[in-house]
Amino acid sequence: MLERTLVLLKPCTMERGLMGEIINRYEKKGLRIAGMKMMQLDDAILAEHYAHLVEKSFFGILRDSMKRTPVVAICLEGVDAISVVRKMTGSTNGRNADLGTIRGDYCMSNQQNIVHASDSPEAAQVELNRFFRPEEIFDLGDLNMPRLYALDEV
Ligand code: IDP
Ligand code: MG
Repeated sequence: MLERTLVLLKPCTMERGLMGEIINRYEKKGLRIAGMKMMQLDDAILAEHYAHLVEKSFFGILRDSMKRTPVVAICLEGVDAISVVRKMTGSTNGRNADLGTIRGDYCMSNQQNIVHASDSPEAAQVELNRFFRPEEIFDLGDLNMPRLYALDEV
């Protein structure tokens, strides 16, 4: 099924000059970019986005690290995009993440781990609504679809 998912390029990615390189990986994979913008996050949106972690001892450090620079919010689109993007992301701790994944290839940290990616269809819908207004996500029509997929895949 054609899906949309949310990726955030975290401040560590901007600081290390890796934004283009990470975006390039999604493009080369064949995911379509249906929305993209820079945003300065604040405490309110981070408390919502990381609601499952607010009680953790590291939450304050995580929240502050997500405010150091703007983030880049990206809406990626493709068949099974949510699971494909999670697979490309790799496990949370960059030291354990498989080589070939973004976290496995670009970071050494459990927290400064390059990207956020939605982890389920439910999360993708909520998170896209959190970071994008409807008019900021574009209908790309059949752009590149005949080259990315066989006729019976979409
Ligand atoms: P995920 O990003 O792989 O989905 P989550 O458990 O949803 O992982 O955690 C969200 C983010 O919170 C992680 O990407 C990471 O930046 C941070 N985080 C998660 N667990 C830890 C931890 O044990 N120590 C420090 N930071 C953590
Ligand atoms: Mg998560």
